Amino acid sequence: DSSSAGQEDDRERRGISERASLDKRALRRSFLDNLLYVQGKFPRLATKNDYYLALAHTVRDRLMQRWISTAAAYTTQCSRTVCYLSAEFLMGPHLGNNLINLGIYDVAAEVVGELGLDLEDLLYQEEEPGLGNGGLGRLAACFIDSLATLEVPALGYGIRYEYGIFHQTLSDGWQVEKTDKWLRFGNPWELARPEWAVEIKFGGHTEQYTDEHQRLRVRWVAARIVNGVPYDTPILGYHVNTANTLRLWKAEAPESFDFGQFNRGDYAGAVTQKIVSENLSKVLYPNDEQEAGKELRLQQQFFFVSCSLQDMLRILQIQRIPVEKFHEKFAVQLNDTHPSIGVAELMRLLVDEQLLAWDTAWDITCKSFGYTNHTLMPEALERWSLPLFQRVLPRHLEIIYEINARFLDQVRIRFFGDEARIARLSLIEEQGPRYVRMANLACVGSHAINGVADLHTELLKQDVLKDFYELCPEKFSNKTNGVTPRRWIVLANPRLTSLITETLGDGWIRDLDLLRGLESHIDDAAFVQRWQAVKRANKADLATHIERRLQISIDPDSLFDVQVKRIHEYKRQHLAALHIVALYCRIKANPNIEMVPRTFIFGGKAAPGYHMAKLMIKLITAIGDVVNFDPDVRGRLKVAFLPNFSVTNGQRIYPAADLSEQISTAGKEASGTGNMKFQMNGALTIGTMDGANIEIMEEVGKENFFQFGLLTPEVYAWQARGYRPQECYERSPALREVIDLIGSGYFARGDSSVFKPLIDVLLRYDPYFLLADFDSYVACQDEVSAVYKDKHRWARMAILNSARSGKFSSDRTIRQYCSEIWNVDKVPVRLLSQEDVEA
Ligand code: BZD
Repeated sequence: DSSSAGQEDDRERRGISERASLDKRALRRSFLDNLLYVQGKFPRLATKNDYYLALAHTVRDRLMQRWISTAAAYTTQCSRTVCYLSAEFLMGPHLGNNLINLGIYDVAAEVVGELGLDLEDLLYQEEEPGLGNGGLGRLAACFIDSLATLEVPALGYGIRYEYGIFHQTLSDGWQVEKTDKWLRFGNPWELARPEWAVEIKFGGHTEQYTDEHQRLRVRWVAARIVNGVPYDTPILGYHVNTANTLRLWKAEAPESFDFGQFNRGDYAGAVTQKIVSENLSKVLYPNDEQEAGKELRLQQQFFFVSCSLQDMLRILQIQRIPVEKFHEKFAVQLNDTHPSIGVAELMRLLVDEQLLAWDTAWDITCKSFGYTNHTLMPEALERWSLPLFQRVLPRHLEIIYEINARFLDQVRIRFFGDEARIARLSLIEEQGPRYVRMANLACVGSHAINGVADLHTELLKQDVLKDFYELCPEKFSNKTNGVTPRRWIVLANPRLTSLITETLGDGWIRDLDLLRGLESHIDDAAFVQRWQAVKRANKADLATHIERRLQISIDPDSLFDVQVKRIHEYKRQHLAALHIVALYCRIKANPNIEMVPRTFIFGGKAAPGYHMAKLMIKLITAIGDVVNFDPDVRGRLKVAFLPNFSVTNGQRIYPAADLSEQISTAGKEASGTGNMKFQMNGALTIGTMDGANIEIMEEVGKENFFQFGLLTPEVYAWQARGYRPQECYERSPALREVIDLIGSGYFARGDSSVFKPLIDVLLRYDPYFLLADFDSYVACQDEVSAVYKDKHRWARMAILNSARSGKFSSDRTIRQYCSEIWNVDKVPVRLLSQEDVEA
């Protein structure tokens, strides 16, 4: 009956609250203990960083039991495991995420609050591990979060760069790079595992010999050996016991000194050797989408891939699984071609070291690897000049020749006499200087090849990887990207999280499709009002942050128009800049013109050697320096370039955006993932029909999306016809005025030379069709402003965007990889007790 049920409820509630207060007391105790025993500080002398580290250790202690339990479950069950090979993992700060996933964020906030501290303050003490450039590295981070949350056995393998992506500052509007010494104050989240170090060979030559069975074999006599030492970080799933491992490799010299050299008196030479070895994992290359062909980069790639594959063989051995079953135990995913040398390295390990027959080894290799492509930009496709490759990896070159010979034999039979096709499919580029083509190696050595959005996969099939598609169409599939709602909603946007959870319960955090439930609240005035209040408060927070950082005042009621991403001509930040100048020209022509006030917020890093990208940053800041202070503007336009866009800064920015700028030239952006973070947080998108924008529009409906610009086939047609940007310039008076104003030096104190290179490219070549899309973009932005005037309509559209963002959870993406490529199942983890662990 109801009264006893009520009593039970009551008891249960009391039980929960007792447990909670116990949790809280225990948390407080270990926090203060860690301050004393780990940091060696009394509260009175402790710095904020001491408190951060004490809290980090408190959380880490709570991760350990789950980590051990997970390892035990995987070992006893010999479960099939995903190995995600990625040169980049752009994790972002760990503390907040771990508090969320452990379910103790609020309690931790209370504990530190009672000690007179602010949890957010402590969270900001953490130096984020910026071990990635952008989307590709961040995708790897979202994927390992989802794998753990879905309780799938997985290892992330990568490089423990000592210096991550550079820290960006601005000086007179120009980007200046500072080194990222993220390990300066130590890293409480990792554990070194020197007992599992492996040896990595470089250079030298190969020799043939006959083994005891009179079989001809090859041995690689290396010129140099480097040690790889694994550093493990636990990756906890959301509200589960699963804690997977991110295993990053650090390069070390095998001996601290070369004693031969040392005894010969060449002390400096011996130390130099050590430095050369350790340089391998010293620094992340900051170039995205531009292949530089640097020797150290190839060495880095081989280093972490060989470390990881050897580690997998070690795991097979301790689990007593025969090496012939490598592919049954491991699903190895190549995050772009950066780890694709793994195809040749696994062949070498299996054939030269494990002594398997070539055909057996090849079968295992192809069944193990999957390859994800992330780009359509031809200049981003990795190739290594043959002499360089030969110098660094002589044995692998032989293996690649053998793979190629066998592969091309098959192609010749299928496509008799089609020499052009054979030349295109070859792993070696032969016209002009010779190169090893890494995408071809990845395609040949994998059983599955995927793109990261519908359009991207279609373009791979029709264009970039057409020949491989025609050869093996069954290998190809699409896996549209996603992002983790734990970091990008729950952690980044606590106000929205509370509103959604109060409305729908908290199931949406693990099943983002449940956000659809918000649609039925669209006519609930109170709900809409709360929604607006959340956005307003997030905007006020960001405004305060910008005012502090940039000394410009920001109106939280203005439309926050945001573009944050790496700076690239194809991403067209300069198209947004042209639009700002167009609005400015309207004001100058008619100072009393009515205009929806806008704050343009930009953020993003330029590759240090990419001059045009650096000039794009300078253009934006220069426009800001004029527009922000021109009295005629009367605060209607503000332009803020936030330096050092990062995961940490992203967490402040996405929740405060009204408008998400996704304006790449159609057919250029593989997917985009920032677009999804904005959508989840209730921003509307202005975008081209590119990458995942198309799928976002499909989900939210045309009427809730601001679409503009040429479509991919139109871009191709213009290219084929011969595009003359000058004609667009002559046809559009608004465009002419904007280009002429920038060209005149108006935004450079009259110096017309500053932006000349940028303007010249636009008028002469405009390879990314800014001028072709300009009028369409400006018209679409006018529509945005018109809609924004109707605050209620805007809010409804924003709610629908959030409500329909379920598809873009990385949980959905990972489920598809698991069932369609990896063939792995979840392995729930039972928490071991203290006694279990000790037994
Ligand atoms: O990968 C990006 C694409 O440009 C995005 O469209 C896509 O959404 C994401 C995730 O799939 N690519 C990168 O971020 N690439 C790099 O960062 C990179 C890094 C090193 C070398 C080459 C490219």
